[in-house]
Amino acid sequence: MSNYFQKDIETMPREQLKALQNEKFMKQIQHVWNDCPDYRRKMEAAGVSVDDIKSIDDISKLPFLSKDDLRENYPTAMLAKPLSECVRIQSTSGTTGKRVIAYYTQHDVDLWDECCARAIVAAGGTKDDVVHVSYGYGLFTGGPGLNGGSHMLGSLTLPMSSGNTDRQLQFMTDLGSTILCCTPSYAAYLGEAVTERGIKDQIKLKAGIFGAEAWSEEMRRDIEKTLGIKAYDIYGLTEISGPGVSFECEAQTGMHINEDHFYAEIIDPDTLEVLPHGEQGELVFTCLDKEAFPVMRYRTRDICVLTDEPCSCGRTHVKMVKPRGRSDDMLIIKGVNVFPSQIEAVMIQQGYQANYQIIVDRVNNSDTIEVNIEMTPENYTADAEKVAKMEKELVAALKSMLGILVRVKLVAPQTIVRSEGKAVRVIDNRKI
Ligand code: DLL
Repeated sequence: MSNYFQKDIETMPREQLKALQNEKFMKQIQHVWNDCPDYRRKMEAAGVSVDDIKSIDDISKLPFLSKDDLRENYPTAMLAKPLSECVRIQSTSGTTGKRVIAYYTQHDVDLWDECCARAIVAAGGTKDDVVHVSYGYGLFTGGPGLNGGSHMLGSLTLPMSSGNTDRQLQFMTDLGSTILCCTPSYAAYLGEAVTERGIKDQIKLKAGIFGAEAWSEEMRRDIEKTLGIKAYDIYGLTEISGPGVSFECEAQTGMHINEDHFYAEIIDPDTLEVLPHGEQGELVFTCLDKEAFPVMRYRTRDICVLTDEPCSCGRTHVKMVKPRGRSDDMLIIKGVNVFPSQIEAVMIQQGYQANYQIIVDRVNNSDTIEVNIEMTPENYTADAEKVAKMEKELVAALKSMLGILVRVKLVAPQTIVRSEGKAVRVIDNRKI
């Protein structure tokens, strides 16, 4: 028997859901046309007026938005409410001055919290649970999102943030955490730490809600075993709100998209043609009722498949499979989004040329990233001490740009293999 946070909405017959989406969409397009100059300009450039949009079936007339569009008018791209009505921002990582800033009114925060509360309830959560949130807090949406959902549900919320494993385990045992929310890699790490310390019998966890990065079924089984829990997937992105755009139910056959708030399409990333359910393509979202940052037809770059087959949990909202990759070159390392261009920007700032190779791996369920960087003929040295100092400087600059540890190995000029075609910048050895 499934539990729901908002049964009427989560199990709404699909026809009724479509009518609700249509009603919200028609209001939203007026709002965007009137209050969001960035998108109105895009519509005008595409030769579409608000009067051309008669129902949600006309959505394909609307232009797509990409991350570049959102970076272009930094820091207020797509802002559709006065700042005095906004109560929060969140942001994605990005090259300096090029972050995407997502704005929220109180209504937008409530809507997001509601989505996360649905995810927690779908994982078996109730107000009597102790929700241990070990996603990062701050500009990243993971911590604030699950924190808000747990609050809304009325559960005791532990705003642990990431890191400091000793403290995590101490609170987990002392306060009897029952639901763990963090990235799957951190969950796996915590699982190992629990095993090493022999404290599994002191842990009361029953479920985990893990997302922000890709993870395999093997990893799921591993985490379930070491922590003694059922592990659920959760998906989301800053541009659309944060975690909780979709979430797994107990059937674990895909993640239900909160379709009363987010309208999903799958497109062919090359032709941009909309594909029917069941076909693989790029996931595109339209926010149906967000006020401050009403992103329309946003190209997520996540490669995915949608299915509207009935689910045994009783929810009627479509499910998406785990994203199967990306249609751009973004890497997700320990839940942090990393573009090769960010690494390149740091190298150039530090006086190197763009000859490098990124090697990504997953060791003991934890992502590692290393960059081999060529020294230039000008800064080349064979003095090991000097090289170590230069590497240290690059590590610090990369940490400041990306917020994660990137190991750096400096190599002599002309030693990274040149490609005759597109340079192979990234070697991803993870088997996900
Ligand atoms: O990662 C939001 C989030 C936080 C989701 C906590 C789940 C849990 P961004 O930092 O903007 O937002 O990164 C969004 O991460 O486009 C996907 O490529 C990837 N991603 C998110 N969830 C999953 C998942 C957050 N469950 C980008 N599986 C998205 C695979 C995921 N990839």
